[in-house]
Amino acid sequence: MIRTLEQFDAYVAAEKKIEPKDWMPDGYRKTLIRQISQHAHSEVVGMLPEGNWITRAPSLQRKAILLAKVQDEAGHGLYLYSAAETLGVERADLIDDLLSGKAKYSSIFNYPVLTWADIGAIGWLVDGAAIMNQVPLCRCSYGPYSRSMIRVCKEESFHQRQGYSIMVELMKGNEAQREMAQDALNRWWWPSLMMFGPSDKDSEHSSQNMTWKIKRFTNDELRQRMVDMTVPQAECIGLKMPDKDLKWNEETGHHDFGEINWDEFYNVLAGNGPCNKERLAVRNKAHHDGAWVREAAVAYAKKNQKIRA
Ligand code: BYC
Repeated sequence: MIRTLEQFDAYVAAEKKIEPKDWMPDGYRKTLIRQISQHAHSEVVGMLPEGNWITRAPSLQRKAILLAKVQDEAGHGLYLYSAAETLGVERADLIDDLLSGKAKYSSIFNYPVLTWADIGAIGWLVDGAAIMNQVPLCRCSYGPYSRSMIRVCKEESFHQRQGYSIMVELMKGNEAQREMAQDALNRWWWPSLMMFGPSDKDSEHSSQNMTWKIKRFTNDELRQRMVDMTVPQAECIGLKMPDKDLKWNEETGHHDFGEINWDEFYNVLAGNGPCNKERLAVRNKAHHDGAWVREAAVAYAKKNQKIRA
């Protein structure tokens, strides 16, 4: 068991996992609680825009697939809240911070989902970005977080494929369907690149979190990987990336791409995105409406305890 800073540093350097009962620096605990709880909130809020489309999915098969995906996101939220709790915080407090607007969740879920093609674009791009970001987190130095990421990533991979498959179908369709797919890409491309966080020069936590092996790659490195992975996928089905500066760079072996609108990103983080208020209002209502379920569960647990006592 780790009891000192020296042992902690040696464990991290040796790629061994830090476990809940180990000694850890306050800053390490704090940044993990921050990141894991934001991640959990993102999964739960992420269910809202897609959940709205379950009744409107165009076939029984698509409905079943979307239903399964949204359920998976709920599961991800649960693993992540559990992982955060191993660091000594109460789930109820974390959820209160989400509901009051104090805690952040991913910027991407503050954009509207206007058409069925948006569900394709979300699976393809948003879950695609999630995989890019989360596969390295399977190697995060904190044991419970890294282990929860393994199952999450397997499920995200199915989510990404179902999204791309929607785009493929639409691009095989008529003119209106192809336009719908292109329009969804135009609206979701830049917000998906923003998911990776501020540029490296403005990222306040990256350097320390890389030293602690929580993060394995910087925000810009992962963003570049996302661009390089996605551009050929778009080309393959006849979609055009909405970026006039996008071009293959023979020298670097990567795509150059245009400047992200950081004002828009920070505006969304400040609570002023197109759907921030709506998402929090819906989440608050769901929490309020579900109070009886939580009360019933507590009453049932107490009753069982009494029977066993
Ligand atoms: N949105 O110093 P930085 C999903 C914040 S779930 C909002 O670079 P860090 C999915 C950042 O928190 C997607 N806030 O921070 C779910 C920090 O603020 P605080 C969620 C953002 O932690 C359902 C400040 O900006 N994934 O994919 O080193 C359906 C400075 O940033 C964002 C995760 O949470 C953003 N986009 O790096 C489908 C993955 N970006 O806390 C899909 C785990 C940055 O100081 N998280 N901020 O107030 C991470 O990997 C890292 O926390 C981040 C940011 C890469 C997001």
